[in-house]
Amino acid sequence: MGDMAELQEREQKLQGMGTSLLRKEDAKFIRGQGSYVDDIKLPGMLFGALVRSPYAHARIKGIDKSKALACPGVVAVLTADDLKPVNLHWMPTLGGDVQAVLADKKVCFQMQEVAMVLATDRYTAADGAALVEVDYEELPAIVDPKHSMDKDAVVIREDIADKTEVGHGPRTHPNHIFTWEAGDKAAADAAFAGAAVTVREEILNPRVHPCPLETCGCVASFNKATGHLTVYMTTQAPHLVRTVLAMLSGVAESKIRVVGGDIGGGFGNKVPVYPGYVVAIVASIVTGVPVKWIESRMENIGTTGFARDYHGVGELAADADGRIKALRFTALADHGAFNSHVSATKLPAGLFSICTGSYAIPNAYCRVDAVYTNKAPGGVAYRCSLRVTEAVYLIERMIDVLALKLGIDKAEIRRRNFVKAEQFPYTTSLGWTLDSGAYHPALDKVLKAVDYEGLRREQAALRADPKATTLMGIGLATFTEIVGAGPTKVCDILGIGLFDSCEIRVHPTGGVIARLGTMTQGQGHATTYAQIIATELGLPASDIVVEEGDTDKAPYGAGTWGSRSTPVSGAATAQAARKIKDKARQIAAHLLEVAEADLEWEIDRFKVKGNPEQAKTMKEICMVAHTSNIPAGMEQGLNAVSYYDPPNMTFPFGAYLCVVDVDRYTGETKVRRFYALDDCGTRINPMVIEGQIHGGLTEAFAVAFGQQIPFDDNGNHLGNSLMDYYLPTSMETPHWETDHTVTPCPHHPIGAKGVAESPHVGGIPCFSNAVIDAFAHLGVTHMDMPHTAFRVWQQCHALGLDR
Ligand code: MCN
Ligand code: CUN
Repeated sequence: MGDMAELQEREQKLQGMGTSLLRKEDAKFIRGQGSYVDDIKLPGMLFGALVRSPYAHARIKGIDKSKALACPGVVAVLTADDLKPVNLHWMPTLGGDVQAVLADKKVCFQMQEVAMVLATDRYTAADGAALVEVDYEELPAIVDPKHSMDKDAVVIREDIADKTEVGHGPRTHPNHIFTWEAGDKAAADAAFAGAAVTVREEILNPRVHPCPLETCGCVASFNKATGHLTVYMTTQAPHLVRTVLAMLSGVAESKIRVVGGDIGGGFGNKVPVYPGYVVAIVASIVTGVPVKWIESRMENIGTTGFARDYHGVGELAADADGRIKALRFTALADHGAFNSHVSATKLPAGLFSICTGSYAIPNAYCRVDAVYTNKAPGGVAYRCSLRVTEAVYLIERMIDVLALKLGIDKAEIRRRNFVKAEQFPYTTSLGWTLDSGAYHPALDKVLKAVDYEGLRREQAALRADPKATTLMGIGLATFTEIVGAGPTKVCDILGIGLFDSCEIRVHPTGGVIARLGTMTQGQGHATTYAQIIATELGLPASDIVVEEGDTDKAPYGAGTWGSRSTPVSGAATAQAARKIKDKARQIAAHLLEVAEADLEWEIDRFKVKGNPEQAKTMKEICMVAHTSNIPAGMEQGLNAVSYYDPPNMTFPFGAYLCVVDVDRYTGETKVRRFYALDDCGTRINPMVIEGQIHGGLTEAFAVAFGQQIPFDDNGNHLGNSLMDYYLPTSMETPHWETDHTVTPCPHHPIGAKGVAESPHVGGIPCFSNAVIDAFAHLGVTHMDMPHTAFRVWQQCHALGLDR
C-alpha cells in the first residue's frame, strides 16, 4: 500500500495528461498582465486609419488627399497608386485568389479598404480618414448569390474577368469562382431512382461572423538600417503569414519576424492576411517608423472573415425502414468579392465531404459552386473545421426530415444508420477513412442520462393537451467531425504542407522549454502541451514552459485552426519528447551499467528490471546529460525537434441532446436542457476540454438563435455593430451538461483527437432540430436559422397557434 501511495504522489506531482491542471496562462490574464497587440507602443510609432468605401460596388474616379494632409498630425495618405511602385496594391489570398490591398480603380464591397491615413495618434488618423475625398461612380451590386451567374450580371472582378480559373479549376462565368464535386453522381442518382422514400429540403447556413472580443490589428516595424521587418499581429498562423509577407514584399524570410503575442479570441477570424496588415507594413517600410493599425468593432464585423453563406439543397434516399441508401447535396457558396476563404489547394470546399456524418451511406454526391458577390470576402471561419459545420448541419437536419417522413423515432433512425464499431476503420462513400468511433454507446449513454423515453412521453402529453401554452422540442445531433489538417499529401496552403512542429529543450536542472508552430488564442496551450511533455518525460508540468507565436523562436508550423493543434502539434510534442526519452534511456543504461533492454520506465524514472532499487530519475539524467559522464560518442544535451505529418485526420464525435420550450404566443424559445457527450479520444486536460465545450456550445447557441449578417439590396451591411449583431451574455446562455466517452485515435501517438470545434459543429443542428421538432407533429419539416422569437412566432402564427 505504501508503494501505491508513493507512486500516486509521484504521478500527481507531474500534473500530466488526464489531470485538470488549472490553466498556467490565466495567472497573467486575470491580473490584467496579458500583452495584446494594442498594448505594444514603440517609440515614434504612427497610427493608421483606413478610409473605406460607402458603396458595395463603385468605380473610383479620383481621390483627393489634400484636406486630410492639411490636418495637423497627419503624416501621409496612402492609396493604391502609392503601393504600385512596390507592387503591393494586390496580394495573394489563402484561397488561391488575389485581393486588392487598397482598392484599385473600383470597390467591390461596402467598407472595402480605399486608403490609409497615417498620423501621430489614433484620433488624428481617424479625423484624417474622414477628410479624404473619394469620387465614386456607383455600380449595380450583386447581393444575392443566386443572381451572381445570371447572363446579364454585372462583372464584379474586372481584374480577373478573362481568367479561366482562380486556383481551383475551370470557371464558367466571370462571377464564378469554382465548382467542386465529390462522390459518384451516377451511383447516387441510381440509388435515388430505386429508393422506397426520398426527402428533399433547402438548407441555408446564413452569413455569420465569429466576432472575437479583440478585433484584428498589428504593429509593423521596419528597421531601415538592418533591413529587418518585425510585425506584431493578431494571427492564428504566424509562420504562414511570414511566408506570405516574404512572397509579397521581397524581404528575405529570415529578416521577417512575426510575433503573435496574446490573442483575445480568434475563432478563425485571425487566419487570413488582411489588407490593413499589409498597408501598415508598407507604411512602415516607406516611413521607416513603426506603424500601428487596429480595427474598430464595425470594421471587424463588416470586413474581416465571415463564415458560411451556404445556400444548399439536401436530399436523402432510403428504404422503407429508414436505412439510408444515398445522399445528394448541391450548394451555392457566397464567398464575397474576393476568394480569401482559407482552403487547402485540393480542398476548395474545405472538408465538406465529411457530410455523410456518422452514418454508413453507400452512395453520395455533392457539388458546390462558389461565386462572387458584392460583399466582404471570407466564408470559412467560425469554429467550423472548414465547412464541417455546413456538412454536419446538412446531414443532421436531413436525417430528422427522413425520420419524420417515415414516422421513425429520431434516435432510432440514427442507430439504424450508424457506422458500427466493428466497421472501423470505415471508408465513406466520399472517401474519408474514419479512424475510430463508438457511436451506439455514446448515443445510448445520452438517452439514458436524460430519460429520453420520459421526455418523449412528456412531449406527447403536451401535444395532446389543447390548453398547453408551450410547445416542447427535443433535438438530437450525433455528429462526426474531421480535424487535424492534415496529411501533407492531401492538404497544403500556397504549396506548403500542413504538418506541424514541436521543439523541446531540457535544461540541466530539469526545467523544460517547448516551442511549437501552433498559436493559442485562448485554448490553453501553455498548460496542455506541458501536460503531454510531463507525462512523456516524467518532469513536472509546472516547470515546463510553452512558447508559441514568435517566428524567430518557434519551429515552422501551419498554426492553430481547424482544431489541428492536438492532432498535429500534440503528436509532434509526444514524438519530440520520445526522442529525448530515448536518449535519456541510453544515459540511464550507461549510468546503471546495464543494457537498455534491462530498463523499465516508471512515471519519472528508469528502473532496472528485477532490481527496482537501481534507478535513475529523469531529473538526475537531465543533469548528467550536460556532463562528460555520458556514453562514448554521444553529444551533450537533451534537445529534440519533431515535424509531424499526420497519416490521417482525426474523427472526434459526439451525441448531443437539447430540450427546448417554445412559447406559442410570442415565439420565444427557452433551452431547458442541453446534454453534450463528446469523444475526443485521449483527454489531455478534462477541465480545458470542458471549457472548450462550453464556449463552442455558446457560439452554437448564438448562431442557431440569433446571429446573422443581413444586407439590403444595394449591399449595405445592416448589422455590423453589437447593437445589431447578437452576442449572447451569461443571461441568455443556457446551462450546459457535459459527458464523455473515450475512443482513442489509433494513429495518434497519444490517442488524442481535436475537440475545440465539435461543440459548435454539433451544437448548431442540435438546437435547430430541437426547435423544428417542437413543430414536427404539425407537419413542419424545416425552418431556417436563426430561430429568433420573431421568426418562430411567424411559424406559430402561420399555424394559427398564437390564437
Ligand atoms: N484538448 C485536450 N484533449 C484533447 C483535445 C484537446 O485536452 N483530446 C485541449 C487541447 O490541449 C487544447 C484545447 O483542448 O488546449 C483545444 O485543442 P484542439 O481541439 O486541438 O484545438 P486547437 O487548440 O487547435 O484550437 C483551435 C480551435 C479553433 S479552430 C477555434 S475556431 C476556436 C477554438 O479552438 N477558437 C478559440 N476554441 C477557442 N477557444 C478560445 N478560448 N479562443 C478561441 O479563439
Ligand atoms: Cu474554422 S474557425 Mo477555427 O478553424 O480557426
